[in-house]
Amino acid sequence: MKQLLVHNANDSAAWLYREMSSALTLWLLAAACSVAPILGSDNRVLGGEPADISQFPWQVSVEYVEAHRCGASIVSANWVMTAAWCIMGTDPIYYVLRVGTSIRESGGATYTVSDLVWHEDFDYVLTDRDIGFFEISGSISFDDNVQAVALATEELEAGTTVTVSGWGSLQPGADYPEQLHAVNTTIIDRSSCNDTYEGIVTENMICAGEPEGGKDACNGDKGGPLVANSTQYGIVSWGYGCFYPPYPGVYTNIVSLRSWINETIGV
Ligand code: 4AZ
Repeated sequence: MKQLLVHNANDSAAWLYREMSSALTLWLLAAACSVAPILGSDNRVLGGEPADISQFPWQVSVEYVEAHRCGASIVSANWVMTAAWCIMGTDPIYYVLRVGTSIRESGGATYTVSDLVWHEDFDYVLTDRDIGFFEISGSISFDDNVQAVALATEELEAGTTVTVSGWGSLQPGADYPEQLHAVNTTIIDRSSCNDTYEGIVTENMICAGEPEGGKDACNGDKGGPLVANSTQYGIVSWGYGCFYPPYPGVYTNIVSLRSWINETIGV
C-alpha cells in the first residue's frame, strides 16, 4: 500500500495521522468486504477473472522465503523484470522465481537468482522509477507456457484497453488467490491521473483504471506486467488502495525507462 502524500518525513504528527487514517480506511474496507464482497455491475467479484498461464506466459511469481511476494515478467532467458519496491535492500538467496504455472506456489519450473538490480535513482518516497531486475542463475527454458514479453517503445493513448495479471488480492485485504487472475482496464491520461493524485504522478508512471473503480491491481500484484498485444507497457507499482474510485492504479512507465533497461540488461 502506497501512502497518498509523504513529502515531509520530519512532520511526524502528520505522518502518524496519515498512517492511522489509512489504517482505518483499510480496516473499514476490509470489514465491509468481509460482510459482503464488492460486486461489479455484472455481479462478479471485482478483481478480474481467472486466467491461464498460457495466455500470460511471461508472468512470474516471485517467491521470497517460499511465499508469493510479488509479480514479475520474463524479458529474456536471463532477466526477469519487477518493481524496485519488491527487491530493494534484499538478498538474492531468498528468492525463487516460479514460471509456467497458473497456480500460486505450485507447479511450473523454478529458478534461483544470481543478482538483483534496481534503478539507481529509484525514489522510494514518490515510488518514482520503480523498476528492477532479477538475473537468473542459468537460463530460463521456454515452452508454450514460458515466454519472454516484448517491451513497449511507444506510449499508449488514453482510452486504450490494457490487461494486468497476477496473484494479488481480489478484494482489499483478502488472501492471495491460488489461481492466476487478469483484468482488462483502461489507460488514463497522465495529467488527469496527476490531478487525482494531487501532483505526485511523474513521467515515469502510467495510470490505468475505470471512473467507477473496480478494475485494478492490488496487494501481491506489484512487480507484475501491464500488457497490450503481448507487449508490456507498465509494471504494477502503486495506487491509493485498490479498486477504489477515483484513484487509478499506477504503473511504472516502460517507455520512459526503455533506454535505462537497454543499458542495464542489454534488451
Ligand atoms: C501492491 O501492494 C499493490 N491498486 C499493487 C497495486 C496497487 C496497490 C497495491 C494499486 O502490490
